Amino acid sequence: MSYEFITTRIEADKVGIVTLNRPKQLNALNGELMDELGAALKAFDADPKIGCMIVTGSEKAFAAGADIGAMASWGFSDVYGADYITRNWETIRSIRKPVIAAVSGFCLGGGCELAMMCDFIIAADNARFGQPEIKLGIIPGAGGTQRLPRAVGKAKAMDLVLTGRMMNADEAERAGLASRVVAVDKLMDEVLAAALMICDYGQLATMAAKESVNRAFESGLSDGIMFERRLFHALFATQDQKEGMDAFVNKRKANFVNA
Ligand code: DAK
Repeated sequence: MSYEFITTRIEADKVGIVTLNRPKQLNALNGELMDELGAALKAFDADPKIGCMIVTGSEKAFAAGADIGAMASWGFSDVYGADYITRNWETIRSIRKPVIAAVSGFCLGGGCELAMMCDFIIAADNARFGQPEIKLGIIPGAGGTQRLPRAVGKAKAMDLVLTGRMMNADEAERAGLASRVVAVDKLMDEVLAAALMICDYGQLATMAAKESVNRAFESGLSDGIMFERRLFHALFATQDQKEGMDAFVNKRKANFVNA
């Protein structure tokens, strides 16, 4: 499949990588790009060979936000009437296998919201995160006011959303937005190593782990724990649980079969 605004590739036969590719616009996210991103992730998700995905941009920008030029002339009836691109932005939420955001450079507005829709963020040391929508007379509209406080707490989320300032990679890691920070020239090596590690585990377990952690943000504690407990119980019906535990007991490497 060929795309105009992204490129895709598969590493080691098991990691699906999507690279946002509008370099002149710092990967500003337009509707077509989001359609392509959704289609590429869905195709990887459906491919049994693929165990983990990576979304990345360029060294200068993961994405500098939604495309301001495209939005500039729209009125209320356009965005509300068409439910402004909810359709394609929400696709990433339906992806069941793990998705890592490899972020270097600007990660702003819708770009930061896209990174937060991924399962975790590994940041290069040149990454700059922010929700500058307030400077444009709007507020974050793709989950920024909801996911950012869950990631970094109310104080820092309010600070970022109300001032529109950027935070660097170290601050983002300290705040809990990025899981790790690595040198910019090591970013893809580090993210790929994490993805390959995930691919070595059974897909049923990695999907269940993702689903269960995500449930923590959608439910109260008792319901979330019950959800986790039932998935935990269900995994005892899989061959991979037998294989993983037998491998440990017999001091050998597990060979998971995703069943
Ligand atoms: N949109 C369109 N073009 C952009 C862009 C953007 N967000 N960001 C940068 N560009 C373009 C610039 O216009 C410039 O184009 P040319 O002038 O060369 O044609 C080129 O990229 C290079 O940018 P600069 O010359 O400005 O580069 P600098 O290094 O000087 O500055 C910067 C980099 C990232 C600090 C600056 O470009 C900047 O402030 N960009 C805007 C950042 C921003 O405000 N982002 C938030 C956009 S609002 C929703 C989904 C999503 C959203 C809302 C709802 N739903 C599903 C409902 C999201 C909204 C947003 O993200």
